[in-house]
Order: sequence, then C-alpha cells, then structure tokens
Amino acid sequence: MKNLKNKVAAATLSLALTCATSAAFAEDSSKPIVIPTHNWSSQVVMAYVIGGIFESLGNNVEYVPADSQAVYEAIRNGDVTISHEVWQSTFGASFYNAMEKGGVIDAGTHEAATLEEMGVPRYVIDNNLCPGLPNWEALKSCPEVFATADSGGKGRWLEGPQSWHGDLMPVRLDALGLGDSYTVKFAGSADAIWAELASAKKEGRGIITFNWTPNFTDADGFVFIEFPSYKDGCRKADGGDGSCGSPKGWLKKAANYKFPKTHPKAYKTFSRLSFSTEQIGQMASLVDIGKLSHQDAAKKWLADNEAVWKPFTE
Ligand code: TMO
Repeated sequence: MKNLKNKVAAATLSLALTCATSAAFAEDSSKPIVIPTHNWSSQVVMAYVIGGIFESLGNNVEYVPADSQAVYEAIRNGDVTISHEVWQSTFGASFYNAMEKGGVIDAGTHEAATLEEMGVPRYVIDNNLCPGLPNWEALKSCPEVFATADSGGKGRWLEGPQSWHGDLMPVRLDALGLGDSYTVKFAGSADAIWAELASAKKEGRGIITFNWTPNFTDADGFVFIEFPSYKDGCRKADGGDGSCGSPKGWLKKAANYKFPKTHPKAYKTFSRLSFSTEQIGQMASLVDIGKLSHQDAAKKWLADNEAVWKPFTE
C-alpha cells in the first residue's frame, strides 16, 4: 500500500515537473507585439507604458497609429495585436462587432469606470451661468450663453473629432428638441478642446465640450451634463431615437485571439493589467499639463510606479 502511494506520488510529481517544464519552455515569440496609438493622451501614454512593460519581459514591440474605430477590425485580422483602452460608450459596438465576426478576444476590464459625455467646466456651475445645470433641461433656457462667433447665434456643443463617434451628438441634440437652439462643431483634435476650455476659462465664458473620465480634467472638476439615462437600444445605431446620455461604462482590453498562444507571458501580463481612474488621469496629465512627450511621460510613469505594474508581470 505504502509502495503504491509512493508510486502515485512520484507519478504526480513527475507530471507536475513535466507541466512546469513545458510551461517554462512556452516562450513568447520574438515577433513584435503591435500596439495601436490613437488621438487622446492617456491612450498614447498607456501604449508606451504597456510597451515598456512588455519590453521588460523581453518582448519586441511595435507602435502603429490607427483609427480608433477601425482598429478592432485590424486586431481581428492580426495587423494589430491589442487595444488597451476600449471605452464602452465610443467603441463598445465596434469591439463587439469584431468579436462576433471572430478573431478578437476580451482580455479583461480596467478598474477605472468611465464616462464620455458633454459637460461644462466647474466655474460654469459655480457662477450660475446657466441655472439648473448640470440637468440637461436647463440648456433650453440659455443657448446664448454658449454661442460662439461661428455658431450662427445658436449655442455650441464642441464635440471631439468626428472619428470618435460620428453623428452621435448631432442626433442627440435633435432627439432632445434642442436642434433649433444648439449646434454641434467638431474639434480637429483633443488639443483643440483643451485650448478652447483654457480660453473660455480666461474669459469666464460659458462653454460646453465633449470630455471624458478618467482624464487630466478630473482634477479641475469638470461637470458632465445629466441627460436622460442610457439604456440598451436607446441610441439611433441600436434602433432607438438617440435621446439618451452616454453609459456610465467600462474600460476594457482587447486582443487578437492568437496572442495568448504566440506570447503567453505577455498575454498573461496584459490580461492581469488594470489601471485606476487616478492612474489613467496621471498618464494624461503628464502630457496635457506636464507637457512631456508621450514617450517621456510613459518612462516617468513606469519609473514612478514600479509597485503598480511589476505585480502584473509576476
Ligand atoms: C475615446 N475617448 C476617451 C476620447 O472618449
């Protein structure tokens, strides 16, 4: 009996050793992991942060500028390996469409919750420039507060670049019955939004812009407008009339379905990786307030936050 037990134990041990050995030999491919960069600061800094983490594991990394909607198709067909900031409101549909076609996997969710919404700087509320805000219905009474030289007498909503979510906001304006008193202008870049916010603040003038959290503006107290709450199917693209606000959403990570096989160590790290609202705000802030380059911001963030990211690799 004792002999049998020993034999079983020995067999189990040798099986365990074989597994451990084969795991150790499942080395990552030396083929580069392709990381996309888009047109807002935290995403680009985080691209270099994650690339730096992969490099610390011995991986090769390549960065490609990519359209933030088309990237999910590029991940699906393997031209791009990952997406590290899949914002529910803006990219959820493209992400799930690509997943449904096959080739994209859900690699987990960041700790940070997200909101991508129109809003106003805190002083607009504090100085009562449009009484009743942040409730959206207050907008009906004060379009002139938000008028600009190019808005034809209407209040202006300064949207982000149209590549982010197309006609979402123009449709919403009309669906809420605000189309006669407000108009949407698209900013050419995120920097154009920050420049407009800075000049409005200097002049103490009313301004409505698209913005999001986590972002560097979290520290200033940007106030999001409260629209009728988001429900599945409320958007025009999903069959609704579009008269709803954005979801209080998730921030996910996506990967090509082969990534866990080609780069098991990097994939394991990527799937564990999760950043908080504060950490993502820091990444944006190093560029948008600190004026570092994206690469330098990532280097600084990695150097200052080893205790945060090292555990993802272990
Ligand atoms: C995708 N974005 C964070 C700019 O809303």
